[in-house]
Amino acid sequence: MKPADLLMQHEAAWRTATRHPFLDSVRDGTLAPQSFATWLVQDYHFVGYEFAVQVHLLLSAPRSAQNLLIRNVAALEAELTWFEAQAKELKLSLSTSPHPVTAAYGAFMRTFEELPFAAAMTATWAIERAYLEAWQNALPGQPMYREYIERWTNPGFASFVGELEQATALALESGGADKEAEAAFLEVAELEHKFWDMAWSGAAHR
Ligand code: MP5
Repeated sequence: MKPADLLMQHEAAWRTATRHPFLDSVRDGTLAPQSFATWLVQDYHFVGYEFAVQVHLLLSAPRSAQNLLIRNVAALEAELTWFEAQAKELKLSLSTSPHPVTAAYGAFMRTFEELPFAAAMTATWAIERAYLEAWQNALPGQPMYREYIERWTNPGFASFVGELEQATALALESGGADKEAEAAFLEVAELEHKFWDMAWSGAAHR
């Protein structure tokens, strides 16, 4: 099994992960400020969880994936700094608690430790691929969201996602972890969908 097979076989689930009224309204400029604020604060929490999980994954990675995963960890740390600056500019507090959906995503990512490396890598790739496609679906987007859209649609990010896909394909080559990889992929699709729903509802967070 290859990563691209998962996208094809689970096209409907993947569509719910990458297409959403939230993204449509980023595109047409009708997004409620509360929804955007919810997304921003919750995504900051998400990236904090992801950072810790990826540091762990790096420790168990085969030699061939180390360089890529080091770059991922460095990008995640830089992203936390970027989110902190965005929140400051928008006067949003980042010290609110994670929404249950964000907490569930964090709990899922912590299970990577118990998964075969190929399955953890599949989920790592799917998480980034989901954002690449989701934000592409918001293009060209309203000027106020340009920086956000560019962050996950720029060619450098797209090629990074391509590298993750290649590393995932290599890890899956033996075929020993296909079942776990498929389950992890589907879990990412579902959690991405729930994450957009949560942001869209503009759930209060304190
Ligand atoms: C990503 C994200 C992309 N920031 N938030 C969610 C809910 N899913 C995927 O990850 P990254 O590391 O910000 O590119």
